[in-house]
Amino acid sequence: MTLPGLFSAETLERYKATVARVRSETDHGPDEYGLGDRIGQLHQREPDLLDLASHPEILRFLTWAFGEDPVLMGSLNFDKGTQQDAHIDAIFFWPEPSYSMAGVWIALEDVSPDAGPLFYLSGSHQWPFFSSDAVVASFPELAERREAARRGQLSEEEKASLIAELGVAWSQKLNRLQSELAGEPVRPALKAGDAVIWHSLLAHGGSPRLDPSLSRKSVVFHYFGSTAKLLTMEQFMLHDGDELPHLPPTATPRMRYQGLEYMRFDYFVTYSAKGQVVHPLG
Ligand SMILES: O=C(O)CCC(=O)C(=O)O
Ligand SMILES: [Fe+2]
Repeated sequence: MTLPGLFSAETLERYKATVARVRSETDHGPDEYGLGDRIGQLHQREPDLLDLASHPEILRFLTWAFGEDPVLMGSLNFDKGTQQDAHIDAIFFWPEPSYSMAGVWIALEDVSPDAGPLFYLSGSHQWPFFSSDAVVASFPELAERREAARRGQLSEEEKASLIAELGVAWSQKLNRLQSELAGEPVRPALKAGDAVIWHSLLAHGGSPRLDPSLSRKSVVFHYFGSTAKLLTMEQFMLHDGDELPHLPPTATPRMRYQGLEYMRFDYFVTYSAKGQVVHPLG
């Protein structure tokens, strides 16, 4: 669903200036065109970035969709297109109930068709959904290691690589569904200040960047329903679908920015040539 023209040029300029200031102070992985890598959870250090996330029209829509107030869980700032394959965000931070999460993607500038626009697979939120037990049914070796992890028999390192492999297997399942069920990816033409909201289970991604010199400044905010549980990718991958509703959620303190509640995490994350860097907040 698209909410066009929510933000004025002035509001967007203020937002982009804050992100640019942080990028100038941090190794943000700039490429040969000076375009940086994504930055996660920057609003934790710069709460004024929630000026966009707390727009009343966004909150009103999410309140309707969740049947309760939304609470913001995370943000990702992009300088350029991500070129991500079609994926479903929920497996990375599982919401219980499964519908009670949404992504809100905001164009901070007009998006050129050559800059790797956002795409989604229409209707994919209503496709059959596989929890991890269904996915490993066709991967006996993974199923065995998953059982070992469930019994606490893997080291943290072994468990981490298993979770990553389960993520790949899960994506293969999604790719198969995509070839059976998906039509052409939909690429909404987006202008500066437009917002796109996707359902927790909608498959989406970033198109190829046909012109690598083009920026695609944008931000995505992820929200949960206020009483929804936040589970981790590890919980999603190691527990059967019928166990997920009964697991203990990640407990996070909550803060408020104007009309919006948000989960407090005391760090933000940059990505550079050296990999992911977690910056603790004082
Ligand atoms: O902006 C994109 O290209 C995709 C972003 C995305 O999938 C996400 O942040 O969840
Ligand atoms: Fe995503």
